[in-house]
Amino acid sequence: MRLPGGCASKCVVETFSRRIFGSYFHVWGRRGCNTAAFMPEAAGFGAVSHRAALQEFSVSSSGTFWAAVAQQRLSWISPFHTVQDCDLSRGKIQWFVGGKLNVSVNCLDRHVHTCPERVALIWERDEPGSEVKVTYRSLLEMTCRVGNLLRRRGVKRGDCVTIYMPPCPLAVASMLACARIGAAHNVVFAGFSAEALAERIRDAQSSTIITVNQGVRGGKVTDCPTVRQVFVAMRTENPVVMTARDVAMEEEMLKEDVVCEPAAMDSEDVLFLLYTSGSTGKPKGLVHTQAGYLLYAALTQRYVFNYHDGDVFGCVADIGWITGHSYSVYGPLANGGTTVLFESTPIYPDPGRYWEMVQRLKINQFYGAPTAIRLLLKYGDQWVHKYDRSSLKTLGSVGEPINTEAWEWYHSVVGDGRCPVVDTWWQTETGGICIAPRPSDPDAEIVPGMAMRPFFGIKPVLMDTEGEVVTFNNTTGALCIAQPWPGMARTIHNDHQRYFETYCQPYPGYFFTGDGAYRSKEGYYQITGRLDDVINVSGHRIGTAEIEDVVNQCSAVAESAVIGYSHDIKGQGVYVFVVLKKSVEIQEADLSRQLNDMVSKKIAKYACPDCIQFVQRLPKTRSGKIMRRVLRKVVECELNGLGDLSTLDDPAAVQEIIQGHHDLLSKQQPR
Ligand code: 6R9
Repeated sequence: MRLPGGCASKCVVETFSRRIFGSYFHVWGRRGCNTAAFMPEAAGFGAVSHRAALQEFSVSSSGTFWAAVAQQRLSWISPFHTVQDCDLSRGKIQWFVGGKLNVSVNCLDRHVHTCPERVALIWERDEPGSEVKVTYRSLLEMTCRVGNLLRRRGVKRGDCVTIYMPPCPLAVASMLACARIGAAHNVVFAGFSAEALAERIRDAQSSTIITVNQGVRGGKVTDCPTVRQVFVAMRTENPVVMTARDVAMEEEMLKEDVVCEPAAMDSEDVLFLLYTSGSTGKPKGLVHTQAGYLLYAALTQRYVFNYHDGDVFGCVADIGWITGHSYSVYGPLANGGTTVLFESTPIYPDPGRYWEMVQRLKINQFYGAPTAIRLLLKYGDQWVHKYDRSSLKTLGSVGEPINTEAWEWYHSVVGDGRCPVVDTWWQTETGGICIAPRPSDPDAEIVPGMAMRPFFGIKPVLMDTEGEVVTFNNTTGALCIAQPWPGMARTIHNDHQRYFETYCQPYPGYFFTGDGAYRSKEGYYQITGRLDDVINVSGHRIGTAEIEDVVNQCSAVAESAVIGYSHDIKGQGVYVFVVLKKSVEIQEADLSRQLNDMVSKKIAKYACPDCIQFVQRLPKTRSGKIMRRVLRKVVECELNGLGDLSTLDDPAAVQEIIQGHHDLLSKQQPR
């Protein structure tokens, strides 16, 4: 196994069990901290005496580490024979090869055997105080009914089912039902527009859709020739027009048995696709597989948040994002935990919603996004103080950088200065958290706004502009991960070449994250932001090219350029430069409205422009490439940092844009 370059590594299961139990009682860490009590598998790892040493071991002996954890924490139908068979330089990733398991059995059946009446899900519905609790027993029954229904209606192993639902128990049961019968799921965020949904259904070649009656249907999947049937669940009592291919879901579920034979899946069979934005116009369907993904989600949920049996885990992300997949559904359920499904918003009915919920549900770990924290901070401390938050033990942040002010407020006001705040860095591609302040020694320092420490099995590296690994500290670089880990996405659906080119080719032998990072003199990591044309609006990824594609479809528009700019609530806002076609006569305000409608209709509301500037021309290189760097500098008002303009085709274009931006600022502050 060659580790540093992350190259070819093949590691066959060792005589692990002999080693693990041999030294169980000999592993004591600093200050009397028992590493084996912290992680029982560590007993088999030899002289691993404290938590930092455990992290080092997990990287230097990743085969041994992951074999032990996989054997211990997953229920296998048949064991794997090879821990990993990976070659990052070729984009080949396989974990736990030869093993067979069923993800829904791991998330449900095994907990039903030990604690059937434990609450698996708390559905925090939009209407406050109307939560619904679902036990492991009833979630298994619901899952089996959906599994049987899908099977009866012809869904087979290997098919892909698209789920277009807000967070609710039936959405989770649908995901797990797919896993049970060996179908892949493709959850599409319910805030995506009909066209965005249609594009994802087509790309995934889904013939079966599961959705809810209200707000999200009504002929919305009409231009999807692959669609054969749509299961419609009733979120509200409002009737919808059902067509011949629509199936009333709850009615049909009642006809099904509550026992459903789980399929024996290979570790590397597909568990789900999840679409995310890249730097080109077309969203990519990242593919996650069964065993490695589940194990990684479970282990990170347990250790980053210090989750223990009996805790209530409150991740408020929507299930349509990877955070909802890993930390509302798979991680907590694999650990037999109690997890909250949050259907509402942070300010409904008022800005005390989160903390009222924390008090009512006695949430122990709260996991949310910086954009919401920044918003709530503005409403003032009284909304937090009003509620009892003594149940809270750990606070988490995800999706975008958390600025120091928001971090401090989260820590001191929400957490009363008692709870560690974990800023967790990861991506749809990584499957689970890769860098976070915990796990580490309980009293290890946490630096505000820094993700800090790599998780078990993660070896981050920074690359310089020459593509070389930077070995010193107190420096920035392109963030890569030097060796494979079980949670990583295996491919892009139907486009392995794009996977290879995006993640593996830029730095051969390494996984390229697309983010930049700073490594402090102590060796802690801080994410500085994307290095590509992806922007992050309220924690949601969107490619600038995706928005440009839509804007350019407007008949009055000749061309456009979209950039992200700092926005004090959303993190980044969307700024659009538009060049109109000659001879177009239209009021700018009308056109702005039209463009907003188009983006909202073709992508989603969150992608709508915050600011539109009409210009005569865009700054371009002589070869015709738009110089976004210049546009970004103008919008951030860093006119001294415009950089080298020598390759510009027409320098006057920049002056005009500066002037236009200035005029716009004096007219309207970009929201
Ligand atoms: C989990 C998730 C991934 C991108 C990622 C990065 C940004 C996520 C962050 C963070 C700074 C953090 N990001 N967590 N930036 N600090 N703690 O958000 O997945 O939707 O795929 O977005 O989000 O830029 O590359 P995803």
